[in-house]
Amino acid sequence: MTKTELKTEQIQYRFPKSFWWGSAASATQTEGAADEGGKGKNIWDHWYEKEPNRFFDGVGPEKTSRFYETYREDIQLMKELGHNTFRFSISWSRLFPEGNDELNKEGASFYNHVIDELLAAGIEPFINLYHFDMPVALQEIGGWENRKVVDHFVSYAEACFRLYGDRVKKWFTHNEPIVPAEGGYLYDFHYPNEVDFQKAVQVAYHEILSNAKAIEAYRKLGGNGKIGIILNLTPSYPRSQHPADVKASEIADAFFNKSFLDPAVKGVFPRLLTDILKDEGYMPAMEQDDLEVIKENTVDLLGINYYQPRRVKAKEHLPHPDAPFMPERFFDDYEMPGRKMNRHRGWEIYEKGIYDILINVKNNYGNIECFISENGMGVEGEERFRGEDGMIHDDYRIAFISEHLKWVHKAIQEGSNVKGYHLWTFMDNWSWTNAYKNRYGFVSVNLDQNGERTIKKSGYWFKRVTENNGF
Ligand code: BGP
Repeated sequence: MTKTELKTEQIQYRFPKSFWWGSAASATQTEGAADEGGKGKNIWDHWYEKEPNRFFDGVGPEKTSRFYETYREDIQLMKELGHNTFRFSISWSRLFPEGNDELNKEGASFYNHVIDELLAAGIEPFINLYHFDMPVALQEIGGWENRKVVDHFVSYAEACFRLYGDRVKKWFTHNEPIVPAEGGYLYDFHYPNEVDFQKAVQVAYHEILSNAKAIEAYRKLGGNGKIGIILNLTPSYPRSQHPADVKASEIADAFFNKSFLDPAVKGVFPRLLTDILKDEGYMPAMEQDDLEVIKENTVDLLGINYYQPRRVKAKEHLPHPDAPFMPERFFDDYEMPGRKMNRHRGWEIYEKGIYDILINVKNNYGNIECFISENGMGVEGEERFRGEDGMIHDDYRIAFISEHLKWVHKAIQEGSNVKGYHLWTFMDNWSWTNAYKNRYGFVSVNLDQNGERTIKKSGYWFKRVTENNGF
């Protein structure tokens, strides 16, 4: 299709001027070169060495999608797909292999090249500082459990602001900070695989504190861009309006959404959550000025990752008295009959959830500037959709994205301050313990052909959406 033909395409959903169209990725999931260029080990390298069986098909993080080598070509592909923005993360252990103040110059120069290449392609870089990848040296002293790691994080953040702040104007302290807490200390899907509610609370608290302190540092350094956080918000829908179901959903919401959203945007913790922590004896260790620091240093910009809703009901059975304390002490998960599922990932698809989040942010969080920083669909075995034209015909992904975008569009009509939409993810990448099981990209990555890239149908579709600023 030529550009003139595109003009005649009917646009039903037009987005505001300068809407951010793009995608998101993270260092460990894309860069590869885990042992090269002076990078230190992070917890993924370490965990994979210890327990390769925990990773789908035994595939580890050492190579992933080779972005470390192929970033130039990959950025050209982003340009081809019409990206005007792209979010990636810096690997802490590539910049500071030991987690201390010793900078790895080769790592620093890699990110300089990536930033320059993006800017040259007309793509604004959004940089995230922490995406699940604690340097091993810092995990050895307890990772986020240890308050010293907060100070290390702030030094690392300052170094990034100094190195790249001249060109980078959108910063994010964390991606989904609840995940290292729940994955590493409750539900056994991240290293160090502990089940310890008190530690999970401490980890979460330190992440929140580190967010505020990094924001404080950014402003002290005179940062003239915006700094925010990226949260995975999962609206908590009650099974019914029965007061016990509603209460269950409010508690789930306090644990999984408000826990980070409130301190990040409003500078305070939600009362419902702190009351539970106090009553149950799980308050974190805090220092005197912490709450003031958190109060004073809230985000400018909120990234929202949305994949699935959470449905809950009142508890039906009491947990065994000796079972570890879990948030699920207050609610049960509810499987709504007839829910639409992405069975590959085991996640419900509920498009309206994205709208509910945006309206919640509008009504209850001062309509803070925000954007959809991740949304996407992981599908196993996409090769079977490859046509004779060599392209993967991922019509299900086009449907997934457009159905979500319709709700984003509606939220905009109703006054939401949402500024963009980023797909997870640009090209198929390494999904943590799921490795390359589920594919999410606009671009496919053929692991048998040294990571060869081919644009999927959704990639071409997205290109038209960006050109038309709508669909
Ligand atoms: C988000 C993470 C991403 C990404 C995505 C898809 O939670 O920020 O890193 O992985 O989810 O999930 P998964 O890879 O587990 O299928």
